[in-house]
Amino acid sequence: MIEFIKRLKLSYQVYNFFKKKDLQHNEKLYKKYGLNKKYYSSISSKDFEGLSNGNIEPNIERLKADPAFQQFSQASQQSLKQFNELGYAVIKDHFSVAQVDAVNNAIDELIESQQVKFRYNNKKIMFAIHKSEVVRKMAYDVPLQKMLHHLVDGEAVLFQSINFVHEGSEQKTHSDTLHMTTYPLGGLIGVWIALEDIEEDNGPVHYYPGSHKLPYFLNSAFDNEGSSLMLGEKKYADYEAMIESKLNNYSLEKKLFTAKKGDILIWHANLLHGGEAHLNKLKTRKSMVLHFFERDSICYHEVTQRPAIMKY
Ligand SMILES: O=C(O)CCC(=O)C(=O)O
Repeated sequence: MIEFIKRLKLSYQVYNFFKKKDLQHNEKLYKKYGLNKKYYSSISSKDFEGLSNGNIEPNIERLKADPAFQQFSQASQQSLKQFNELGYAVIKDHFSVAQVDAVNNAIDELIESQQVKFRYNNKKIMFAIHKSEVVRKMAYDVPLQKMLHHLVDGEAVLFQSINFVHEGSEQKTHSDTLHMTTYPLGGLIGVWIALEDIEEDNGPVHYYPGSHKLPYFLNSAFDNEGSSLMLGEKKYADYEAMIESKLNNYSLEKKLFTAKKGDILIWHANLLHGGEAHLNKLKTRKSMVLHFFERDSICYHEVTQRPAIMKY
């Protein structure tokens, strides 16, 4: 019965109905794209079939012309310039040890005072940005956010933070666009910050350079579109298996992001990535992921077909 309710689109629409303040901005966008939808309606990539507005492309020329670009090291500038080709950028040494220590202390305090809980297999602290000014300050780092604006060719708005402490996600290879989807596609960007040194044995992130140029594999790629009343019935494991089989068709190199405390990895909405196994459980795996949506895109969640709750 619970499974049935979870697949019933009406359950989500009732929830959405009470979130008017956070969803009503979509009605203007639905109108712009000729979609006959209310703020509380379900939405998925199927609704955009036949529309051809193109995808969002990183605006590297605007990025290079921004004075904030000069604040980054030569190596980071080089990496940012290659974002379009490779689908990721590495910014070494961005945050100082003092800045990172302040965030780690803030997270410890939030845990101790039970203001946050570990969720999703006890691995993730969600939305610490809403609980701590120190965490928020890191997430809204000005030069970084300026770069993100250009990489989504618009205005990058912070949607969520995820903090890891004891373990990484150990999540199989995926594209964030399945979880946080946009129309036009490409209006999402991921930022991963090392809050301590991360080596091969404490669950580094892995990624496939260039994989962002593959098609966006959404519900239709694993037969999960569902019907007008129900969500698709496939499991997340079916999505992971589909991605694995797609990867077998392409000869893409797999890279690990072993990082020093304060380093950053930025990834494109469609870059295939995941978390390696955390082999040495004596080590922690302190890190923070930030996901930003492009402000003028329709932002939603493909699997649950829910519009994203945006706190503008
Ligand atoms: O930190 C990790 O293990 C991976 C996180 C990730 O894949 C994500 O947030 O999309």
